[in-house]
Amino acid sequence: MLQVAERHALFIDNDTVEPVSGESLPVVDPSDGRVFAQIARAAAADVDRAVRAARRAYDGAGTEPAAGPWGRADASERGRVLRRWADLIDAHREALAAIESRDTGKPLTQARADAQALARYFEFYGGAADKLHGQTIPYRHGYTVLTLREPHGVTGHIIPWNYPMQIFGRSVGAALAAGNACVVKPAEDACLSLLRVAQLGAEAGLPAGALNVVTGLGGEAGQALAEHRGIDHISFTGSPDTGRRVAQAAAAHHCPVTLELGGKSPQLVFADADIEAALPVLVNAIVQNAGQTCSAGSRVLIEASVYHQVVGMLADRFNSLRAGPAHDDLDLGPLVSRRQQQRVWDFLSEAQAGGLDFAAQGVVVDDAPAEGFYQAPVLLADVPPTHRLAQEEIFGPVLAATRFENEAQAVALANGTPYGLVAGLWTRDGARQLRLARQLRAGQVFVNNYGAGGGVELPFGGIGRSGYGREKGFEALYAFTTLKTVALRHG
Ligand code: TXE
Repeated sequence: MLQVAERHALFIDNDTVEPVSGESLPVVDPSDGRVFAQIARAAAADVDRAVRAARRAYDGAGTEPAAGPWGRADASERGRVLRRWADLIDAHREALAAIESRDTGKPLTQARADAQALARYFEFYGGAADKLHGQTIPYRHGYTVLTLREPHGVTGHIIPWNYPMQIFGRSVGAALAAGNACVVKPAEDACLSLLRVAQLGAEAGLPAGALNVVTGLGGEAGQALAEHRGIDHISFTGSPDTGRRVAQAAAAHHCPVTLELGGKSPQLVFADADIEAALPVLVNAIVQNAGQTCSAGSRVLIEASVYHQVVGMLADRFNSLRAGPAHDDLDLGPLVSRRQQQRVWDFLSEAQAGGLDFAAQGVVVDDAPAEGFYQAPVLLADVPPTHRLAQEEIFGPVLAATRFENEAQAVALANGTPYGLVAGLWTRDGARQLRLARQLRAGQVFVNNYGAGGGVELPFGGIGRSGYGREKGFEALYAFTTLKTVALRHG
C-alpha cells in the first residue's frame, strides 16, 4: 500500500506553511473509509497570505505593475517552465497516480490517465504561451490601433474532487501560460496530488508565489478566496449552488468568473447508428470515475425501433461491471465520500419508490471493505423524461434510458433539462449529424464518439445550469487575459 506523509501543510511561496489556526482536516480513503492522513485547514488569514504571495510574484514589491519575477517573465520562459513541469509530471506519473487513486478512490488506470492528461495540459499550454497575441485593427487615416492580451494578474482556482489533476491542469496551466500568478483551493475531499504537483512546479522553475495551494473547507477557504479583493479572476468547477455563491462573492468586487457546473448530458442513439461501436463508449461515459464526471453521459436516448435491442445490449454490459477498491483497478472504484454515496442512494431510493425499471446492475466485489463507499452501476430503463432521475445530476454510476419516436422528439428530450454541457450523437446520416450538432443545446457535441473528461485541445464549458465561460484549448488562454485596445494617432 502507498505510504503518504501523515500531515500536509499549505503550499505558499514555494514553501510548506502551517495555517494560522494550526488546525487540520482528516483525509479518508474511500476504498475502506479509514483516515490515512491530515491536511491543513486554511482560513481567511491563510488565503490572504497566499494572495499576497501571488501578488508579489506578479507585481513585485515596487510600484511598477507586473514587475514581479512571474509578471515580467517572457512568454517563452513561462512556456519553458510549463514544459519542464510536464516532463516532471511524466517522470512521477506512477507516484501521482497512486496518490490520486488512494485519495479519490478512482481505479489506478484512470488515475494514470489523469496524470497523463495533466502533463499534456502543461505541454499544450507551455507550447501556446508565446503564441498568444493581440491584433492590429484598421481604423481611421493617421491611426494605428492594436490590441494587447494582458494577464488578469492574480487568479483564483476552486477545484473539485472528481478530477483534481485534470481540472488543475486545464485551469492553472492556461492561467500561468497567460502570465497570471495563481491561488488554488482544492476540494477538501481530494488535495494530496495537487500539493505534490505544486512542489514539482517549484522544481520546474516557477518563482516563489507564482502558484500557491491552500487546502481547507469550501465554506471557509473557498469562500474567502472568492471574496478576496486581491483576486482578479476566479475559475470554479463544482455544483450549481456553490457556483452561484462564488459568482455572488466575486461580483461584490467586480471579479470576472468562469463557472463549470456539471450536466445531465444525453447520448442520442438512432436506429442507423453503428451500435456495436457505440456500446462501449456509452458504458464508459457513465462508468468512468464511477459516474463522478461533469461530462458523464448520464442519459441515453434511443430510437424506438432499436430501443429494446440497445437496452438489452447495455444491460448485458452493466451486469458484468465490477466495483471494488481503487488499487484492485476494476471497472469502478468507490465513490469519493460517504456524503456522495448517500446522495446516490437517495436518488436510487427515489427511483425504487417511483417504480422505475432497474434493467441491470453490476456488482460490488465480495472482498471490498464494508466501510468503503461503493455503489454498483445501475441501468434504469424507460425513465420518464420529466422524472428527477432524468433531470438532475446524480454524479454516480446511474444511466437513465429513454426512448424517442423521431428526430424532433430526440432533440426536444436532449435539450429538455436545465443543463447544457455535452451531447453525444450516434447516427450514420451525415445531414442529420450536422443538423443536430447545431440544434443540440450544449457546449460540446460529439458525433459517433464521446469525450467524457478528455480533450485538452477542445474548448469546453456549458450553457444554462452548466455554467458559462470556456476552458481547455486555446479558448482558455483568452479567458485568462484581459484585452487592452491601444489607439495611436500619428497623422
Ligand atoms: O460540490 P461543491 P460538492 C456536483 C455533483 C456533486 C455535487 C456536490 O453533482 O454531487 O456537485 O458536490 C468548494 N465558496 N459537482 O458538495 O460544494 C469546495 O471546497 C467557495 C459537479 O463537493 O460545489 C470544492 O473545492 N468554494 C462538479 C468545490 O467548491 C466553495 C464537480 C466544489 O464543491 C464553497 C464536483 C463556497 N461557499 C461536484 N463551498 C463538476 N462540475 O464536475 C464549497 N466550495
